[in-house]
Amino acid sequence: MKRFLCLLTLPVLLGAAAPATTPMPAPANVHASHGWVRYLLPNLPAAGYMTLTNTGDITTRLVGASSPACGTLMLHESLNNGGTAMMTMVKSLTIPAHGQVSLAEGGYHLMCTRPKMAPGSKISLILSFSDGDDLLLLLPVYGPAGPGKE
Ligand SMILES: [Cu+2]
Repeated sequence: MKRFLCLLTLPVLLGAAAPATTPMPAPANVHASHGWVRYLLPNLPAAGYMTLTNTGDITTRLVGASSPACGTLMLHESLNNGGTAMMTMVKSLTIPAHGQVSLAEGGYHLMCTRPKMAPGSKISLILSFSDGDDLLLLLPVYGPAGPGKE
């Protein structure tokens, strides 16, 4: 309980000591964690999953993705339409300030249309954001069972 109180008190003290000018909001700053790719077969699309965290004060949007290991890399959303699994294209994905968005099985994912990869390897990909930032990622490739289930 004591520690909890300290955490609450600190920002108040800092706020009191700060000058009266409005601080500049920190720009959007997105990083990815728990990223991986599910590879099935050469003639089937591979899917990319990860958690995107924005530590900045400004909301941003994921607006594009590309990888030399994919044909086209698209942003998709899996939907359950009355018991039928479907996927739709998503134009952009909002990552709120100080927020998190998960690309996970059954939800948002990156769709790698013509995969050139093998399980056990890593692929590079670039995510582009609406504020002009690019994020370069190196994601491990797993087979159908995914990570931690071999
Ligand atoms: Cu898809």
